[in-house]
Formats: sequence, structure tokens, C-alpha cells
Amino acid sequence: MSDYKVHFDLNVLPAEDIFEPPAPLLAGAHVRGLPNYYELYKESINNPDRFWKTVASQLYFETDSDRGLEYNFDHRKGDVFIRFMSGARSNIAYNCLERNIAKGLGSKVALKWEGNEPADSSQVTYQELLDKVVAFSAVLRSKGVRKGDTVAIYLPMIIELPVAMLACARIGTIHTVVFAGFSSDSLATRILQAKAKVLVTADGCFRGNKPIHLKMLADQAVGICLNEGHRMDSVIVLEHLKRVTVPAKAKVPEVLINKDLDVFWDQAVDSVRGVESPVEWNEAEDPLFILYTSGSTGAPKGIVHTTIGYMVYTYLTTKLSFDAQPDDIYWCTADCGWITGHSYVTYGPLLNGMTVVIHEGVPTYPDPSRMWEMVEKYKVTKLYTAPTAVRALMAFSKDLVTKHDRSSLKIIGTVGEPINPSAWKWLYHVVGEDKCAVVDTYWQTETGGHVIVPLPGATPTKPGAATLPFLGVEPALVDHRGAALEGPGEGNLCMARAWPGMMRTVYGDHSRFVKTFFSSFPGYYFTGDGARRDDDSYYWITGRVDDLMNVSGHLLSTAEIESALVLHPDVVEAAVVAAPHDIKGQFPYAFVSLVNGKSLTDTLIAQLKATVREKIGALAMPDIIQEAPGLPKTRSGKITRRILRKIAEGDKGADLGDTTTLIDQSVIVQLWSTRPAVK
Ligand code: 6R9
Repeated sequence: MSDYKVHFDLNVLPAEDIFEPPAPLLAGAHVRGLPNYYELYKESINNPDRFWKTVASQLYFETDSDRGLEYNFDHRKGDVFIRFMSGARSNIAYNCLERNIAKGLGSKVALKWEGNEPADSSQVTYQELLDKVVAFSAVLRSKGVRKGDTVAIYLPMIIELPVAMLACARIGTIHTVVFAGFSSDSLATRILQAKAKVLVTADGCFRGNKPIHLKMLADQAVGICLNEGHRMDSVIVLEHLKRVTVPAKAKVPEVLINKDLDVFWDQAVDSVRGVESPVEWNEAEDPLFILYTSGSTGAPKGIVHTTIGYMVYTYLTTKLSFDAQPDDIYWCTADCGWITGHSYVTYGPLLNGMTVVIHEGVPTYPDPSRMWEMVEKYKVTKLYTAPTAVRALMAFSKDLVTKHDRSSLKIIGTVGEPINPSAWKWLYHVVGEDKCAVVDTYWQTETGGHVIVPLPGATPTKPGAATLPFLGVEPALVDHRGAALEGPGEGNLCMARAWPGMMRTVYGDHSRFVKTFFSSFPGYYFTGDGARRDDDSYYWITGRVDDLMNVSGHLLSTAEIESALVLHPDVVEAAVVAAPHDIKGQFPYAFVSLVNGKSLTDTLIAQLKATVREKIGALAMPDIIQEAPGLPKTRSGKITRRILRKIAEGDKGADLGDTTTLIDQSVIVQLWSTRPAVK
């Protein structure tokens, strides 16, 4: 492998748009200064096996292996695969817990939980967390769960969520966490696809003033699964509601118990008291979890991560991107229902022995100063959040931020979507008072961990740029013919080589894995994003180039929303496109063609929104639904989404490009004239 060429001449931007690593960070950081990054990067690219071996030596392996990274990205040369340290055996939960306890962290706080109501909080030390994990793993075993089985987890952001994940990991069981904001249909699809026979859930929770009837949704999902002939062995129900403060205006959700299947968490734990539940030494490539993510063709994809590569990668990315230090109080605002909550709430931070804050509520409840109040209360040193939350909070008076002491903060990270420079600068100047490093972390469910990210003590940052590749990662910008661009330019963001933490397959559908990620540009992993590389070799992510949209940092499939809309008997055809939104980044804008004689009344709009909520979840509900007597189509019958996108954007002056291939051009005029006003 030839030397990777990067030049670090940062003279292109005006000086005020380059932010050097803050001096205090530079002094004690794991990676200090750009030359240090460059040196490590070169080693990681030129000697990947030696590099990753050195990283792995910081973790515990029951059985070592002399194998390194092995992969094939080129389907023309054989099956696509990725392996790391084949033959080695380890356990990620053991590395998070016992290994850290053996190093003296037993009485260190591992997790600090704050509820939906600021008055509710609790915490566990590393030893207490281990005890809970061992006990819950014994519960799972008592329900017949074994290595290689799958357990579905549908819980709010509470300590038991990482406990359930770690308990699965301890016994070699594959977890599939389903975000508690997803509908019963979405939960059922995931239980069925992942073949989970045990579901872990809670009675309910509150999100702001809103009660979430989790158990009711879980029951509906289980009902759907049973109807499909699926076998469910057990539903473990945590009684969470009885220990939280009920918001002033909320009603407590009702909970029904199904005697055949349900068992209460606490009782189940009592019943295994004293039972041993030893660690399962998993093989390197044993699956650790499946996490479902939107796919451009509709059905969600079950992304599979395996044991050792994921462990080594989340360990190192957390250590370097957040410059993990022993006295850190680290708060990632993500929910464990998303990959960020897997890699950077649970596994990465606990592998690094950090104290992790988790929050069950939303950043605007009871008021929009909640986030800063929590930073002050817990003396948070590293804060990791999403651009959409930042944009929402920026809209309020600065005083809400400045009235809270934020002097503990050192690093502020963002994830989920490109961060607009104004939000970046607000974090830097207003929240961080020019003293913190702001790190925009680019990665995906598929990549397992950060792949393009500034290192806070090393990389000068530019607002809006994800900057430089993480160690061992080799991005490429590929043109439509599959040729990699040299130097500055814009193209399809691909990866030219594997790194330990990348996904291994799509659960139950390896050919979809190959087709989705490795067939567009043979020899490369294709991210689905576009990116620009500037004169300093910095990467700027420009957004999805496929049919996925990014709403509040969450990827949604236009096809999946369309499928939900056409379930309504009045809808003949639907087309959904992304339209820009000040806070959410994008929102789903739907065009619907109705059956003859029907018109789009407020009632129908409400029904259509409800259908999408029911089938997918509230976050996929289109903000605008427009009636479309006809949709612009090419002669071959393809809906021309680029035209619909312009209409959704309200960009009347836009160049619609070549419209001569359309069957009926008058459709465009009609859609423009009936476009509803955007609120
Ligand atoms: C971690 C996560 C992945 C997609 C990804 C891209 C977008 C995430 C980003 C970003 C620009 C960033 N994305 N982080 N775009 N800058 N820092 O979000 O995973 O839910 O799988 O979404 O999100 O489009 O392809 P996931």
C-alpha cells in the first residue's frame, strides 16, 4: 500500500473560519496536534494489522488471534466479507465491566440517569451495573435464551436499557433495540425479521407531557407476531411508571398483563438471585446486535455488527474523538434505539470506563434550558448531541444558555446530519464560550463508529466540515463511472478499505448487503452520501444521494412512507420527497393521487398522517400532504422526484432540467398552482 497523500496547508479559508484545538485540550490529549494525527494515520493505513493489534492489546481477550483485518469489497472477485481477528474470543460486556472493575473502577459511577422530570434521577457504579447485568443475563437464560438467539428490546432511555443490551452481550445473545418512539407495526416487523422470541419492554413512560403506552404498543406488536405464526416465549416488563413523577398535565397509561407471556422484570430478577451466569466467550465474528435502519427500497435493513471488531473500534473512536479522560462526565443525548446510543452511550464510553449521563426526556421539557441545566447539574465535560436539537435551542434567548454554568465543558460533538455553520458557531461561541472543541462526527449505523471526524486535540476545525478520516479509514470520492477522484472535488462518498467496526451483513439477506453497499461502485463500500473534499483534504458531507431523507437526524425511507400512504383506500399513488426545514433539517412532503371522486379533506389528511404514524412512527409523518391529480412521470413510468422536490421546496424560479421526457407536462403547472402554503 502506497503512502496516503494528504497535505495540511490550511490557507484556503479566511483565518476566522478555522478553529485551532483549544490550548488546554492540546496539552493532555491522546492525540496532540495535526502532525501526531498524521503520523498515526499513516501507520494505520500502511500497517493496519500492526496498528489495530496495538489498539486491541488495550482490551481483554480470552483467546488471542494473529489474524488482522481480512476483507473483500469487490463482488466481481468473490463474496463480499469483512473479518477482524478471526479465531479470537472475547466479550464486550466483560470488557466494559469486569475489566474496568479489575482496574479499580468498581465504585466509579458508570451511569447517571435523569428522568423526564428533573426531580427523577438515579445512578449506578460499575460494580452495581455489573450486578444488574449478571442478574438480568440469568433472567434471560432462565427464559431459555441462549447464545446466538435474538432478544428484542423496546425500552425508554433508562438504566435498564444498557443493562438489557449488556446482559445479552454477556451471554452471546444478539440484541435488537427498537426505538421506543416506533409504532407497534415497526416493532412487530423487527421482532419477526430478527426472529426474537423474547421481548423486553416497560409499562410506559412520558416524553415531555406526553404519555407513551409502551406496553400497549408491545402487546399489539406481539399480537401481530403471533398472528403470523411466530413463537414468542416471554415478554419481560419493567414497571417504570411507578417510580417516576407524573407530569402535571399527563395521564398515566393503563397497562394490561398477559398471564401467558408477561413477567415483571423485578420479580424475574428476584427469582434468579444467587444463580450464576458466566460470561460467554464469543468468537470474533459472532453477531453482537442487529439494528434496523431505513432502506431506500422500503423494508428496513437489519444491520449486523459483530463482537470484536465493533468492540475495538468503538473503544478507540470514543477514546480519541472525545479524548476520553478518567475524570470525564460524558453525556450523549441520543437514545439507545439508534446506533449512536449503541456505540456512544453504551459500548464505547463504558469500554473507556467513563461516567455516562443518560436522559429520558427531551431537550425542551419542562423548558428549553433543560440541556444547559443538566450540563451544570452534572458538570458535563463532553457533550454529544444532534444539529436538530441545536437548531431548536438556538431559536430561544441566549440567556437560557448563559444563566447556567458551562465551565465544565471541554468538547461538544454533533452527529446525525451535516451541521450548518451557524449552528456550529453557536455551539462554539455561545455554549462553549470559545473554549471548547466542536467536533462534527460523520458516521452511520453501517460504519459502527466515527469514520470522518476531527480529533479534538489535533484537528483544526472548519464549521460545517466533518474534516479528516478516522485512523484506518480511507475515504474515496467516486464519480458516476466508478472512478475515484484525485485531490479536491465532489463525488459519491465511498470507503476504499475495511476498518474493524464496519457492519458485516444485512441480517438474513446477504445479497441485499452486497447490492446496497457494494454494487454501485465495485471495489468500494458506498455510504449513500455525497461529499466534497477541499484543498486541505477536508471532507464536507453534502447529504444523501439516494432516496433516504434525514429528518431530525433520523434517516427515513421515502419508499416506506409511500407504502404506508397507499394503504389508505382513498390513495391510488403517493410520492414523498424531502423538503428543507429550519429545525428538522428536512421534512417529508407527500403528494397523493386519490381515487376518483375523493378530495383531500382535513379528515383525510389526518387519517393519512395517522396511517404513517401507525405503520412507521410519529417521526415519519409528512408535515405537508398535497393532492396530486397526476404525478410527473417519464415515459417509462418513473416518477420524476427531482421536479416534485422543487415544488416541495417552493423554488418557483428553479431550473427543472429536462422535462421533455415527461408524459404530461401540464401536471407540473397544476401542482404548482395548488401547492399549499408552507407554515
Ligand atoms: C450516526 C448516524 C447515517 C446518515 C449518514 C448521513 C447522515 C450522520 C452526519 C451525517 C453529515 C454528519 N449523517 N452524521 N451527515 N454530517 N456528521 O446518524 O447513523 O442513523 O445510520 O444515519 O446520517 O447521511 O449516511 P444513521
